[in-house]
Amino acid sequence: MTSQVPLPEPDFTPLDDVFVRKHLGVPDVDVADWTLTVEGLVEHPLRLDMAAVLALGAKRLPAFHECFGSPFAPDVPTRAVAQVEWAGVPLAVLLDRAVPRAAARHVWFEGADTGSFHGEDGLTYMKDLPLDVARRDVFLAHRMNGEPLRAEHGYPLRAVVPRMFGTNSVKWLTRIVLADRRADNMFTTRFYNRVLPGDTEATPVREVDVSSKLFAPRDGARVAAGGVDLSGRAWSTTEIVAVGISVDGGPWESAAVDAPGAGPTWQRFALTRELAPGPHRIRCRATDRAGRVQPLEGARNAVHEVAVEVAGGAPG
Ligand SMILES: Nc1nc2c(c(=O)[nH]1)N[C@H]1C(S)=C(S)[C@@H](COP(=O)(O)O)O[C@H]1N2
Ligand SMILES: [Mo]
Repeated sequence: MTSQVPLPEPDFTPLDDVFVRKHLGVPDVDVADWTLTVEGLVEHPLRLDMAAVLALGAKRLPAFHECFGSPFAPDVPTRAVAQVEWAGVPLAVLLDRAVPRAAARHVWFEGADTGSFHGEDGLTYMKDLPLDVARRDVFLAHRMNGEPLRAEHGYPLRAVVPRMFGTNSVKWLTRIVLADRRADNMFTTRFYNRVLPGDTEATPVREVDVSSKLFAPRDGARVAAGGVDLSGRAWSTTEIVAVGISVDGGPWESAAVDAPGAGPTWQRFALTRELAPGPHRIRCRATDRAGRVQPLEGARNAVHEVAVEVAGGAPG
């Protein structure tokens, strides 16, 4: 089988620049004591130490990684996004060994972090997913951009759920439970639920929205006059088919967009545009294969805008 068009090489965010989120603090995990259990509605409960996890091998998963933002402000854009090359093992490998019972419908993921959040004590961080979704998508990562996971990113093992908001990717993973119902936890059924456009009831924060972000120039940058390179990244649950760029409220001009990669990676877009000396506002707006378009305002995936100052021409 040959492929006609070479796929774009994914670009990864340096680890020092990947955002960190922690609701209950960073737990102090001693890998010598750490184990992962797979329990609940399974024929063969498992307990693995790190050597057993590493013995399962390491597949790679390049994927964009996006934080939803505050569960109390679901409409406020945070634009915390990165792209990471994870390495680890698909959850399906463990599920095949544990053998879920017929009654299992949901998979719960629990982290080692405990503490207080929003005035409640004694919490643990949990997320859950339907079993079929978890089996298809969840990846258990022990490396990030070629290094062992850093403490703040979930050492020694975390879940990664591509094309879902980061909140689903449980760090410091210690327990996987198969159950016939959802997990009742502050981070599953109480917070991180939202009412999607066109819906009347809140659903868990899972699949990402269509979105894009200008990476260059940076907000507040001063750039030379002439043809200015405007570029960024766009991502969704499916392929990005178009990105428009608008200068100073003008029409949406089509940027060149990279073909989608083989997996859940973001797509680069770029446009070179003449900009006269003075201040300018630049916005970008992505459209995906499903026809979803970023809203102009009032939503967490509202179009991104940067302000730039173009330096004056040569003195006459
Ligand atoms: N155990 C645990 N996992 C967690 C969290 C947490 O607080 N505890 N935060 C979640 C949120 S909201 C996000 S956006 C991602 C962030 O992953 P990162 O800090 O590695 O970028 O981790 C998720 N997994
Ligand atoms: Mo997040």
